[in-house]
Amino acid sequence: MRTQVVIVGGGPAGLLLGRLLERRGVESVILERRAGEYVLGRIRAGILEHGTRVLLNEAGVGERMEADGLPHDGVTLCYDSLSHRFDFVDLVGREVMVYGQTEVTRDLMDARAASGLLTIYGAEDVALHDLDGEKARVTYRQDGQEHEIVCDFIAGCDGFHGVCRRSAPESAISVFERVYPFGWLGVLVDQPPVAPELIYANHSRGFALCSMRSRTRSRYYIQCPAGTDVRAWTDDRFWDELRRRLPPQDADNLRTGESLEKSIAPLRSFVAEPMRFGRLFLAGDAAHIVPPTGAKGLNLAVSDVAYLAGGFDAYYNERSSAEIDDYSRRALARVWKAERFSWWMTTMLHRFPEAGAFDRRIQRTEFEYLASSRAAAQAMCENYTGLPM
Ligand code: RFL
Ligand code: PHB
Repeated sequence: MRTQVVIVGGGPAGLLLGRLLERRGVESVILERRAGEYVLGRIRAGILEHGTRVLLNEAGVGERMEADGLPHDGVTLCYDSLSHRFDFVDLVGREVMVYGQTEVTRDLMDARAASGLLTIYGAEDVALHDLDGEKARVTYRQDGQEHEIVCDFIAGCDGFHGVCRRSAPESAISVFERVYPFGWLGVLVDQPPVAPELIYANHSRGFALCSMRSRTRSRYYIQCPAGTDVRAWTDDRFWDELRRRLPPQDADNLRTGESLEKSIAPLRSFVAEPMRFGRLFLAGDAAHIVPPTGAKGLNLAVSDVAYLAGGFDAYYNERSSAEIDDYSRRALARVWKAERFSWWMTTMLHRFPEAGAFDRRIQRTEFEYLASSRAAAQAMCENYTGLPM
């Protein structure tokens, strides 16, 4: 088989890239290791930046998001007994959209199927060849059969544990990483959210986050030590711990129930540079990871593929390589700003085991400054709702 761009990974980055290329008349084949249902079963991001919403609409996949998503024009941060609401609309004139990654993925899968474009699910042992050649090749196995695709370019959209980043020569890649000494234990439940907007709380027992997927489905997280076993956390234990970390009035309003999903995500900051090796371009979690505190991971995957699709458009439709040659620099400039913001939010809102009295005073002062300075609040909201793409 031959195509213009092979996209490895059928998560949000790969599917959106496929959609943006389709709109520009560029051919693609997506290779996904898992089954489609498995990809849809992963409960991940919940918050779309303003620019992500605009881009999904431009790509013609925003109809259900506009109908079912919940626009939020503010967020509340708490530190011990202090609490402050930040009004995005007043401070920076835009909002965010609450619409789950599962739904974004489903909308993109449906659009691709409706266009009759090829996604190969269950693609095993994907391997990349000739990244420096005239043409690149991708081999894989499906149902015991070996296959090969010859292409101009490969888009590595296969997430943090994928094969693409590891296919670049080790000497060509620089890695920047911070691993945090805690993770997030998350629960999904069919109960109305405790409050109409998100609440991020830094409590002496650890961080807690109240989020949602709809008016009847809630998503809650609590900080837990790295290495925690999810089996040690019954639903009752989770609800008791969450209640203790929330402001009293919210704790009283919490509606609990049987968890639909419960999992632990480790927290990590990670960047691999550059994001291009010959004919291979990395995008999304394949190139970088942010801790979820700033809600930036999915949004960064979206800005990467927006830049990449623009580059392929110029290459095929205007015969110009200038944009793909500038892809890594341009994407990394935005990635590092989101890394900074996610690290800062994580540092301000979590309890670090090694922190002493001085560190905690600084953390509290950071919160008090944010709650009392319009300029500081604007900087936070500018980042949270999304820097320009
Ligand atoms: P994905 O979603 O990991 O998709 C990669 C796909 O590649 C496939 N794959 C392979 N396919 C073929 N061959 C191989 N060798 C392959 N290896 C892997 C995988 O099966 C998969 O389908 O990466 P992508 O597309 O870059 O998307 C990134 C986002 O998923 C991620 O950044 C976000 O979920 C992060 N994130 C959040 N981001 C936000 O913008 N807002 C949020 O509110 C938010 N909350 C979160 C989050 C991530 C979380 N976890 C669990 C890590 C909350 C959590 C708890
Ligand atoms: C979520 O709803 O899953 C979510 C929301 C905000 C975050 C992270 C995750 O910062």
